[in-house]
Amino acid sequence: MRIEQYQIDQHNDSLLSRHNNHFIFAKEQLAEQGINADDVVKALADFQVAIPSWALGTGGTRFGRFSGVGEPRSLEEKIEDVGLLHALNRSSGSISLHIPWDIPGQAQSIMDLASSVNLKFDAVNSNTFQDQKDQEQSYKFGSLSHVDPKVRKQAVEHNIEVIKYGKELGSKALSIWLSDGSCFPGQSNFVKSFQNTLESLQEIYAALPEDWKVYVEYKAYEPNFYSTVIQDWGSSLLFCQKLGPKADVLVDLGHHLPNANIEQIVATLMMEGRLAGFHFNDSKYGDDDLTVGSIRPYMLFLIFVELVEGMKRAGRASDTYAWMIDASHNVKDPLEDLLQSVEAILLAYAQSLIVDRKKLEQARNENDVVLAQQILQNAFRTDVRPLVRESMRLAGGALDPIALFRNLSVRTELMNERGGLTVATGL
Ligand code: RM4
Ligand code: MN
Ligand code: MN
Repeated sequence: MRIEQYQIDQHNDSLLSRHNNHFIFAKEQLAEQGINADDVVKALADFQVAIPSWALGTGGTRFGRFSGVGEPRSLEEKIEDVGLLHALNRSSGSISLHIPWDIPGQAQSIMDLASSVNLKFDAVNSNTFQDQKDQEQSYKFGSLSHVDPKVRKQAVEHNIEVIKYGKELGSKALSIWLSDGSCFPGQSNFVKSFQNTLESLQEIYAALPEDWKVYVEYKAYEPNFYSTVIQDWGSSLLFCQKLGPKADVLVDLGHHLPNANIEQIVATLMMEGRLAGFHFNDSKYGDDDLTVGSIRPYMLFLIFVELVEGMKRAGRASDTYAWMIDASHNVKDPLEDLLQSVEAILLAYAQSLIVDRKKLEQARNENDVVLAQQILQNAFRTDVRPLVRESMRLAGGALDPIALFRNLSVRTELMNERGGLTVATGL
């Protein structure tokens, strides 16, 4: 299924006069503070969020999985789904593949299909946290860190193969998330695990093409519950520093211990120039992979305050970082959920762009704690929804993507094309 431009235009026409009123009001409000709303709208249009191929089907939990209908059955159908999202919001212009869940058979035709719906290929992800059929060595006790060199070799070769697939599609980065660790005290030697992992990563690093990066993602726990080899941003940074300039730290919002100050982690990584980008999601307890902004929108905003600050300081544009959603759902339509997530990201970005940074710095220098808090909360409490809508509209997207998704009965259409009992590959 494809969404045609005239369908989007018709939808926008029906909402335009109301939207214009809201936008003009927001613009005037911001002008009073010396902020040009059009600059914010422009920055929003440049902010693209990659969609992971594994978020397009129902995720399930370890207790069960309640399939949706019309889920994508192949890589082609996953590209079709992300194409639909991008047509609606113009902010999801790339897809991130997970190998071997998404092995591109014919690279050229996959690339043609993607470009026909204006998509690029984001980072490719390797998978050494599951055993695959016909695999010689098992990852039950680890992969890149394994005590047995044969297992490490297999895991290294897998990552190099993933780079090969990514190269064919025009990806520019390999994302590594390692589940390696231990479930019980005594099970593994921390230092040897680290060293084995470093050596394995060095081999993968050596296979990176000139213009590629490797993103090293950390996670505090799960599936291992006593120790994880790359457990936090410090370990990840240490690996990256030892590997070299092509390795950067990837922050997944759900991968911290409770109450971690993620915005401070972001500030530190950006200060060191080692932030690769983000896996956005939200959580209440652990790696819950909930819709972005659904639980802790203020934290998301505070993270964006640091991101914007860090980008300015480094003189780097937003498209030089890897922004991706990493979520997977059980109870929502995955496409509606992704539309909500992208919108939440753009809202937080817009709010952080309207923070009065000069005044904030002055308040900090004068130890005016009350004013500093007020400056941030003023921005957070400003309704920036009209700005996000305006940026989508100007780019050719819908003023209300979820409403249009529903009005066009996209899910029913997909079910008619694909059937009711489809199961997306991957998670
Ligand atoms: C992990 C991690 C990785 C993702 C897998 C599916 O928890 O977030 O980024 O590739 O899940
Ligand atoms: Mn992740
Ligand atoms: Mn995760």
